[in-house]
Amino acid sequence: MKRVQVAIIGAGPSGLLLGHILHRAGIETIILENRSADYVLARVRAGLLEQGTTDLLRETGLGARLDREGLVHHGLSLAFDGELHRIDLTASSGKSVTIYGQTEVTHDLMDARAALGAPTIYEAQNVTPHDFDGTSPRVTYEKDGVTHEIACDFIAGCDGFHGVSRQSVPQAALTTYERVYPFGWLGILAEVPPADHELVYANSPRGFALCTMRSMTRSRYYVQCPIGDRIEDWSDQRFWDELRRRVDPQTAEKITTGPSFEKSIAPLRSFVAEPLRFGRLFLVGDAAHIVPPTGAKGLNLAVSDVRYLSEGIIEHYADKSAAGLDRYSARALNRIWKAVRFSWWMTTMLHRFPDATPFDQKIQEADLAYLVASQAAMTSLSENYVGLPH
Ligand code: FAS
Ligand code: PHB
Repeated sequence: MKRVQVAIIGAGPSGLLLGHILHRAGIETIILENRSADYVLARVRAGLLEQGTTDLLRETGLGARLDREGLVHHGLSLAFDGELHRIDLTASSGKSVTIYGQTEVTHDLMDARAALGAPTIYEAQNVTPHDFDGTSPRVTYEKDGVTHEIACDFIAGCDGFHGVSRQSVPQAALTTYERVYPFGWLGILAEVPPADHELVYANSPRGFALCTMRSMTRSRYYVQCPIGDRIEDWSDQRFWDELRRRVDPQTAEKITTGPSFEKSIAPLRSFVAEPLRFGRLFLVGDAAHIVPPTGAKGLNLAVSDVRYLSEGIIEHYADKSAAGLDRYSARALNRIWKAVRFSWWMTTMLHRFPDATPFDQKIQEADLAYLVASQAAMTSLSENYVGLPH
């Protein structure tokens, strides 16, 4: 039976970054991923990195391409009632955010792991954690019809919302909190210049829209869509027309249209599982929590989980101390819930809810009007958006 110190389930950003940091600390890991590397890279997801995330990537030797290709942003704009209101994130918080797609982060992490010669098993089937409530946890998986078993000291469940790790925990040991939103996000990618040099979040009677980007030649746009909508319901023309109707006229004029080369619909939910530790098994990233992308927190929360868990694991081996691991769940959940709150607040303020009463609508309008007229309110949004301290 092969043995490693830490077995990681999932080769998304959580698993790859955890493996990267632990390997740099001399801790032996293996990552077991049930999809192919191409499949993982083909998923278009997050685009915006908090300063805490880019700082950690640089600290761990992953800053070169990020610094060459990342777009540093110091502000964002809110569009409502036909007006555009800029919020100066850096003036309010002293920090900035960076546009650098999750695909690029994953690419850099994969390349770094390959360079270190650390093992990642792609297309591993039936990955299953065992005996994590004891002192000899192990993970089994099948590859090319052969069943393998890995003995380890710890298992990191980095396998996302639908992964096996959280499902392997006895339900009685788990408490979950969830809110499912009555709409989704339809997102497209197009090789056209972005409408603005910063992000524009729009609240309109027709629904939410977001103008973002991957570079100055590649744009990413989202519109809120009904839960039951399918991609085939949305031609490019319908998407561009709807997007223009939802943003302010000034932004609408600056939108360059073109054929989309990626189109996807994501459901929106807030979800948190507690606690995040079950003996020698730890939940990390989307395996532990999901946020609506309105606050651009999903990937960034995964990064702070990884920072906390890696510190605990390194302390276990280097200082023979269990303190960091004992504290992982409470420490991570403290930051998770603040990001879940912010993501819920941004989603509630910017989307049209089918069941909203006229009173609800007036409160939403007052929320927006107060926000853009109050430096204190804009500072609060800014410090959450750029990322609360790790
Ligand atoms: P991931 O889900 O990325 O990775 C988990 C990995 O585990 C996957 O590669 C999966 O194949 C693998 N896996 C699953 N089950 C397994 C099993 N049984 N055995 C082995 N491997 C298994 N965040 C933002 O900040 N902004 C956004 O705009 C944004 N948009 C999103 C759009 C969509 C459609 C989704 C689903 C998420 C989006 N997110 C966004 C959130 C997203 O970026 C996540 O926060 C981020 O991918 C979290 O990374 P991981 O925790 O690594 O989980
Ligand atoms: C993105 O660029 O994909 C993005 C940016 C900010 C968000 C959500 C998505 O809030």
